Amino acid sequence: MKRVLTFGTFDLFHIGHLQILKRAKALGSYLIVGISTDALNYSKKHRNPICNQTHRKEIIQELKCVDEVFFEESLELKRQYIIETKADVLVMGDDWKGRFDEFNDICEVIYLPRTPSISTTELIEIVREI
Ligand code: C2G
Repeated sequence: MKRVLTFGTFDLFHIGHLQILKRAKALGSYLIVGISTDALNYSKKHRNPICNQTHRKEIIQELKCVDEVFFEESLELKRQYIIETKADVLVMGDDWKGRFDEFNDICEVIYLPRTPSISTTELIEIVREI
């Protein structure tokens, strides 16, 4: 049984999020998702997510392709999370390409191409203009 781990905020859940989760699951048999907390998101993006962490986690854990979820409190804890979840594979979108190569010593690190033409930021901009 291959355990796959991925991370993300998954704010305003959209097709790009679904596709990366489905492709991540297809690389193994058990998918674990680390959901960025609101505080971590603020530190990364300097704004609060539209949907709070409880709601974002609830949505992700209901997906058919997802087996387990937890809160990602800090970007610095990646190694600990990989060890704790016993992940065989770490999957991230290629906007993070190269950023997690240091974990190649404890798991396989795979970057998947992002789904083009959709992002939470773009959705927010479209809604703002309406
Ligand atoms: N994604 C994608 N295609 C899109 C948009 C997003 O494949 N059009 C992927 C991202 O590459 C990422 C995942 O969906 O792997 C979640 O995206 P975000 O919610 O934007 O995640 P982010 O805030 O970048 O958090 O520790 C890493 C971070 O927590 C990742």
